[in-house]
Amino acid sequence: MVNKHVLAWVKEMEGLCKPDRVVWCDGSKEEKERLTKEAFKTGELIEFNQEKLPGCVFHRTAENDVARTEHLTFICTSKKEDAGPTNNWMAPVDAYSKLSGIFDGAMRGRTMYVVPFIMGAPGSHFNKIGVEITDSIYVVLNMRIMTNMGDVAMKALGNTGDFTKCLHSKADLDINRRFICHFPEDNTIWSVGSGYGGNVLLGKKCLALRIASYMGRKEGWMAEHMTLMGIEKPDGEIIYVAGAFPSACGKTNLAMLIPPESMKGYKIWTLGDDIVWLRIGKDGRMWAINPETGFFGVAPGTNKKTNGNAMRTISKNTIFTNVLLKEDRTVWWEGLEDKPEKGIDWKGDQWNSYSGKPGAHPNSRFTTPISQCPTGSPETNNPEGVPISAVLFGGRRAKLAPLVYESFNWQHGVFVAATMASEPTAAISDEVHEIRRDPMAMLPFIGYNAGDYFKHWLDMGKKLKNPPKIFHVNWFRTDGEGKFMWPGFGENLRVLEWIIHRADGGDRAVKTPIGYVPARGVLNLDGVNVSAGDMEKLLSVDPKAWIAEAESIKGFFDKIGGKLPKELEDERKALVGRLKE
Ligand code: SAT
Ligand code: MN
Repeated sequence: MVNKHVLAWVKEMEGLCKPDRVVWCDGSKEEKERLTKEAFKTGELIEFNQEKLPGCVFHRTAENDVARTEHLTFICTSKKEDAGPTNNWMAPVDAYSKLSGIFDGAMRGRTMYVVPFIMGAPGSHFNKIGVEITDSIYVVLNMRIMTNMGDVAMKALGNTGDFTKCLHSKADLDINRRFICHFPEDNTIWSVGSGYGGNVLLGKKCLALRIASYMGRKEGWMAEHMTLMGIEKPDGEIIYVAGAFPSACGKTNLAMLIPPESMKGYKIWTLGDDIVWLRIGKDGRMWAINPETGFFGVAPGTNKKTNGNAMRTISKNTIFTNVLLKEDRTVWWEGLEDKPEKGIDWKGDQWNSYSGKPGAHPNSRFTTPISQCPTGSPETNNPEGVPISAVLFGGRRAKLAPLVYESFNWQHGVFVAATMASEPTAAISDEVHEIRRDPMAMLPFIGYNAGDYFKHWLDMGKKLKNPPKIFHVNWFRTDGEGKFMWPGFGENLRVLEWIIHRADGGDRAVKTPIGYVPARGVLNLDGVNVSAGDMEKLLSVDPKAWIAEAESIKGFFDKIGGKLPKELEDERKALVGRLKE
């Protein structure tokens, strides 16, 4: 007995896309094995050495289809103003008509898969349900790792029509006919012409961030681009922390952090590395879940030293995308141990280590179940989520921003988060060092007007009796020679230790014009090699540079325009006032 709302919609999309056959996915193991075998036959997937990498498969995307395409991503609301200044906009009628032309007959000769899925744990009041239609087995198998997929979702949906309609077709993978369109007013997503992760795993950025942020504003909750972790202190208490960082700034590494030798007694519990949904609990605190069940992480740079937990997580049942295939049919990417002499690169060409060409694409990825993570938290599937004590915001900033500072209160924290900035990551460009404002690390994911989004953040703060404290961190400060002054990775726990101490009402801080920083000498630096001079620089605030920053923020606020909440401009002026004192 299939839900009649789903059935009617699937029929309609079948009429549009004209597949040869329709397959309803149940999420079973047999289904996974059947689809995997089929994909081996067509070359959509390649099998790895099953002795060394059990259950692991490999996929190559088209060469022009290796990352999210923000310029082809649209928010389609009836009024342009509702999409706001940070989004591309198309009128819904125009978008439907344009994309219908591309979807029309796009699945001829192909199978159309119907993939029901839950974002969130079954039975949780945080949940949202989606149904993705796709012509890609790669998408089905990724969705199977990233979400609770199949019969479990149909059961959760019951007889209601309360699901996000997600339509995807690779079509002809022509970049000129590639569009990722969101229709928040219709709870619908249409994605065509791509086969890359963030563009096609529609539960992820499209539903769980863009559509969910729009829903959250209406329903009084928030969808954010955050990592989620528990920090167990030596006394056994676990403090939960969420952290927003732009893509490829170390969210996955932070969530799986391994404490340094000298900080025995601490333990990190991993709940998520990319998306967090936040609701206000009955106790007036903020409660969080990670709506995903897998990690879609950046491969390059991941190794035993930078992220030993990720390496163990991906040792089986993992889908690798755009990596290098070694001669023994295992996997390699830049930054991984045991660099091979030759192999087949991410494009499918012969590669050798002297060629100077990358073996794996800089944005190559692994898709892997959270349940395999050695530090996976037992709370991951708790339908109530976990209570959040601190929220971290951070980008890559070679200069200016100290290692860590704490906002004065919620409103000031929203200002800090709304004005955060980051240098483009290596995956985008090596040369450009210009910073880009990336409010809450959500610039490409706010599904509505950014001014309204800031207002929603302020409003949520008013409703929280016990709001989490808001911090800004910057692991990426460099010295005069361009060398990182802070060692990062596991050593970041030293900063987290101060953060949870502050979140618990502790002292050990000094006030500066931009917020509280750790008092000199209180960060635990036992067993780490940072000079006193560097430490001083890492915690210092340069008023002249910050006044210039406040000027640059003014320019950003002007771009947000009339919907910018007055409170944020007030905060900017107050900052300038404190700096001039
Ligand atoms: O490229 S994805 O959107 O799938 C992942 C990311 O950027 O976080
Ligand atoms: Mn992300």
